[in-house]
Amino acid sequence: MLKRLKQRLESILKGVEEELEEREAEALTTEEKPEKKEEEEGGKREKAKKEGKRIPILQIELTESLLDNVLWQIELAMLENNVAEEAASHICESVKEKLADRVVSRRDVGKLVKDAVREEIERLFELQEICIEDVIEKKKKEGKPALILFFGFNGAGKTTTMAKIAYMLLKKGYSVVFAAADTFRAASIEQLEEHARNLNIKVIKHRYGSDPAAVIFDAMKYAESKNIDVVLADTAGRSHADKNLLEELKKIVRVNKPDLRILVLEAIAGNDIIEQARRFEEAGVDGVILTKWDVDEKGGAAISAVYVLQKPILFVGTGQSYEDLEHFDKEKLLHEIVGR
Ligand SMILES: Nc1nc2c(ncn2[C@@H]2O[C@H](COP(=O)(O)OP(=O)(O)OP(=O)(O)O)[C@@H](O)[C@H]2O)c(=O)[nH]1
Ligand SMILES: [Mg+2]
Repeated sequence: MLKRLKQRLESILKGVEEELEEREAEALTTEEKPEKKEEEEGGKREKAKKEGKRIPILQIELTESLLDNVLWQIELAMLENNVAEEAASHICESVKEKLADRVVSRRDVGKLVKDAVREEIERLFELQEICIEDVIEKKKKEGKPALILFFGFNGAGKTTTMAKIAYMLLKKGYSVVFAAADTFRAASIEQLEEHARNLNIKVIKHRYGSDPAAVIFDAMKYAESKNIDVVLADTAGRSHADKNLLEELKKIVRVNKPDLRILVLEAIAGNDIIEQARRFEEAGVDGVILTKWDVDEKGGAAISAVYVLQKPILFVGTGQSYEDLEHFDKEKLLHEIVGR
């Protein structure tokens, strides 16, 4: 997935190391009586070796211009790999702050920069995890169904993802009902009904154009009366410029008080993910599902999403069938970006 970013990072850092090595060699040859100095250095090193001491190597200062040069290349590599500009620049700025003015061994520069990039990305992913089953179990103890709301940009994959979650929950032995709260887009209810038929799940629906909060309210009543564990509510796709639909979403959250608010984002959204996440955050987001992870061989969207929302990614969608949903593995992602 993120192998490309990892490879880019490695080649950037290798380039910087080689450049520093060349500069060091140049500096040595332009010094006075270099042969003598080298002889002396060599003599000292030999002696140190014999005595079992560490051999000193040249130190360099991580100046602003040196760091700017390498971090600019890293920022570009991140942008090329779908990390949104704001997130990439935040990571590189933090790395710069951390490393600026340090005097280090020339041979450690690559590793230091790599470790600092890793730490900064890792820090973004230090978030309270969410487990859907825990949320459901908690409500079950109260004798109530859990309400999970799915929302996001037009075509992000909300309905498909919700069906995948239903499939997963059914396999775990939970009972599920769908609320067809996308009353806006033509054929949305039929699309959901098709998933419901495949999965043998009941759909609670009203007419197109009706109030989605009322649909969810009815679905919750139904679930409560039938002892159903979970209501999964599909909602209409919204664009971030769509003020009315965003207000409608906020109303759903206010009225229906979902136990879990899941923002569905496309991994291929690139820079736009920042804007989407910020707008939908107005309704409140508990967790994220990133879809089309299979289409995006870059994966930077995960970094952008957690950077803006500071909420965990629960799953990634990896295809169009019901099984194509994987738990998001941040360790795997970090390993793929910067290795250990
Ligand atoms: N490759 C791939 N395709 C996906 C994934 N998730 C969803 N899709 C596809 O994306 C398209 C849109 O999916 P929907 O579930 O209808 O998206 P939506 O957000 O409900 O769309 P609207 O309700 O119109 O806003 C469909 O063709 C899905 O099959 C995924 O993880 N990988
Ligand atoms: Mg939909």
